[in-house]
This record gives sequence, C-alpha cells and structure tokens, in this order.
Amino acid sequence: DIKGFVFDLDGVITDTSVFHSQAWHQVADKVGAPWSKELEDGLKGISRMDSLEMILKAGNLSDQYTEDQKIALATEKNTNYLKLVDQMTPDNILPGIKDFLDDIQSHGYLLSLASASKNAPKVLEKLQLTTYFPKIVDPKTLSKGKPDPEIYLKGAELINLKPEQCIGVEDAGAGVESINAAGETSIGIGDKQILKDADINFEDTGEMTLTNIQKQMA
Ligand code: G16
Ligand code: MG
Repeated sequence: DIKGFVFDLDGVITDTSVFHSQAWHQVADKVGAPWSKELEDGLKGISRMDSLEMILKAGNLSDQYTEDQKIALATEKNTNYLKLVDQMTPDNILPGIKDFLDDIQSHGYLLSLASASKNAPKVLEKLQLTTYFPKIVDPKTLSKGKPDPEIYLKGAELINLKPEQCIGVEDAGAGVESINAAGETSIGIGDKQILKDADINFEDTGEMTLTNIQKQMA
C-alpha cells in the first residue's frame, strides 16, 4: 500500500526548470558549447557540477578548464539562477500542485522532497510551501546524484517508509530512473517520449490527482 510521496522540486512543484535552463544556456554560450533540446532535457535533475561537465563535454571543452575555472562557471550560473528565483512568488507554483499537496496531506500520506538542488529550501520559501516539507533530502549528503537511486531511497527513509510504500514524482528522465532503481512507483510529468520508463504518466501537473493516480495504478 502506498503511504507516502517523494517529490522532485524543479519542474514538478514549480517552473524553475525553465530558470535552470536559461542560466545554463548562458554558460553554454559563454564557453562556446552547442545548446540543444537534448542537452536541455538531459540536464534536468542533474547536480550543478555534473551539469556543467555535460555542457563542456557537448563542446569537447572539458579539458580546457581548470577545476577552479569550472567552479567559477558553476558559481556564475548559480548567481544568475538566484536572480530569477528572487523574483518568484506563490504564482510560480505549477497548476494543481497546491490542491494536490493539500489533498494528499488530508488523506494522511507522508511527504518528502528529493531535489538535487541546494537552493530547494529557498525556492520552497519563495513559494510559501515550506510547511508542507519538513523532510528534505540534503543533496550535500549524497554520494551520487540522479539517476542513482540514493536520493529517492533517502526520501523514503526520511518519512520512515519502505520504497515500495512510496510514489516518486519527477519531470526528468534521470529522475524517473532514480525512482525506478529505488523500487518506488514512478510518476513522470511531461513528455511521454522522454519519460517512457515511468509507471504513470501525466502530460502536466494539472492532471495529477489522487483519483487519476488510482485509475492508472488499477
Ligand atoms: C534540480 C534541477 C537541475 C539542477 C539541480 C541542482 O534538480 O533540475 O537542473 O542542476 O537541481 O540545482 P542547484 O544548482 O540549485 O543546486 P531537481 O532534482 O530539483 O529537479
Ligand atoms: Mg526536476
């Protein structure tokens, strides 16, 4: 029986995935790496330094930068990203998410957050959703990022549930892989082509309701 939900943040609860993409696109242009839809999708859910590495690799530039220069590029991306986050309000919560959180909470399901983002607490604060997520996986404690199962396993552990008692919710291919490898039920939100490995698919967050989930699990 399902007893809890482990949520991704960027691209599921809020539209920050667009901000991440925008800020990375600037970095790609700066270093002269090619930007593509595939790269943009592939970066979703991937940690900051791993994302930079993917961008540099796309331009065969990985060995052109020292470790310090890479850290400087990642820091610059984060500064640009945080400027966008600073303008966020509860209006940036994706459609239906607030109602869904209220609904699962009133049905007694437990909740945790499995975001790769070090900025997750700040984003939740901007959205005024902090009280829904007393349990947040700290990405600093992870030895491996998505698609490794570690982050979703920790998400279940934080609410004292077994993985099979949890549903993980994701917008990224790497995230769905992580949920599946953890042994949780996966919901993929967005392009069904990219999220083909998800147990349950929804085109957008507005379709994600307990009733619709039960229908797809039956
Ligand atoms: C998010 C985004 C990624 C981002 C990562 C790290 O993951 O999807 O694009 O690179 O966090 O974020 P930061 O640089 O803020 O620490 P998730 O897991 O929330 O989708
Ligand atoms: Mg995401």
